[in-house]
Amino acid sequence: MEEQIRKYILDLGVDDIGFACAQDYHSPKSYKITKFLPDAKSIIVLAYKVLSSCESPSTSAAQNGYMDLGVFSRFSSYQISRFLERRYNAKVATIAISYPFEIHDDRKAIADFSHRHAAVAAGLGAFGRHNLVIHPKFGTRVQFTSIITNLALKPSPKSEDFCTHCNLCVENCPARALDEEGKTDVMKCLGNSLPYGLVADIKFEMQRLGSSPAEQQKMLMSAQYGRLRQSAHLGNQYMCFNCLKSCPIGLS
Ligand code: B12
Ligand code: SF4
Ligand code: SF4
Repeated sequence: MEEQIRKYILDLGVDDIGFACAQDYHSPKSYKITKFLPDAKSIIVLAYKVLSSCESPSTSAAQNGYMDLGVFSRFSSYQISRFLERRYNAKVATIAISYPFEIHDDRKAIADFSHRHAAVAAGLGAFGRHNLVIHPKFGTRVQFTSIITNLALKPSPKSEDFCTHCNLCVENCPARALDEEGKTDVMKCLGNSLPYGLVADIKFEMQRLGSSPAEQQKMLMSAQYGRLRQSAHLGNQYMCFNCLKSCPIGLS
């Protein structure tokens, strides 16, 4: 069954796939896997190579490459899940590339499920100094989605550790968000990588609330408002790829 599933997924154009046993998934800050599927036995983790457009000097082109990947991941996730349901009578719960996830006052920027921990459990890589998972073939230029299922699948072998501790990711982070080993300073990264995300939106609204009608009109006609609207409409608009693209592993 594992080989049939692997073949189906690779034939769709997904770059790599790993199987993890549900009990090998350990993400202390995420929800228990049974929250997504009470009878969860395995996780199928899908790896997508990030397009070389992440290097483009145009932030729109770089973001668009990411959005292309996001759309393909949604399409694949649905198609694979239907295959598992039809062929094996499986139950599934799919986890998106980033959103949606539950938002609560006490866990605002923590997702329900960790693709990084799932990818490590499924043998698709190991954590690097930048706190991202380095894939054996694609290095850091990889994103993940996961399908939790009640099928009992043989887990893939664990991956090696590829980080050479060259520190290039730390030095190339414009927000200095990686200075402390083993921790990404989320607020520093957010301000730089998602400059038109929710935090910027709240700041804009707070400023607008305290402004005169004439100032408000000016604010609503500004480029900043256009950027915020575009971001809210299209979903997260990542503007920084430095830690991802500066890691040399897998590039040669
Ligand atoms: C929200 C989010 C963000 C937020 C930060 C939120 C946060 N709390 O960390 C912001 C906007 C800052 C962000 C930034 C980035 N993100 Co982001 N993000 C997410 C998202 C949607 C949820 C993260 C989350 O809350 N997970 C739940 C927590 C509990 O689990 P976790 O993410 O694995 O985090 C824990 C572990 O990583 C652990 N940890 C960290 N380092 C190490 C090292 C070791 C050795 C061990 C054992 C554990 C460990 O500590 C963390 C806290 O418990 C995930 C998708 C997802 N659902 O997983 C993508 C995701 C993590 N992001 C990703 C990427 C690529 C990025 C960026 C490069 C931006 C970009 N251009 O894409 C930067 C990288 C920042 C960095 N170097 O850490 C990828 C990572 C792919 C990879 N190869 O590892 C993911 C998995 C998206 C995907 N589907 O592929 N992100
Ligand atoms: S995405 Fe940019 S700001 Fe965030 S940690 Fe990576 S290099 Fe730093
Ligand atoms: S850039 Fe160097 S230190 Fe950073 S994750 Fe890659 S190999 Fe490790």
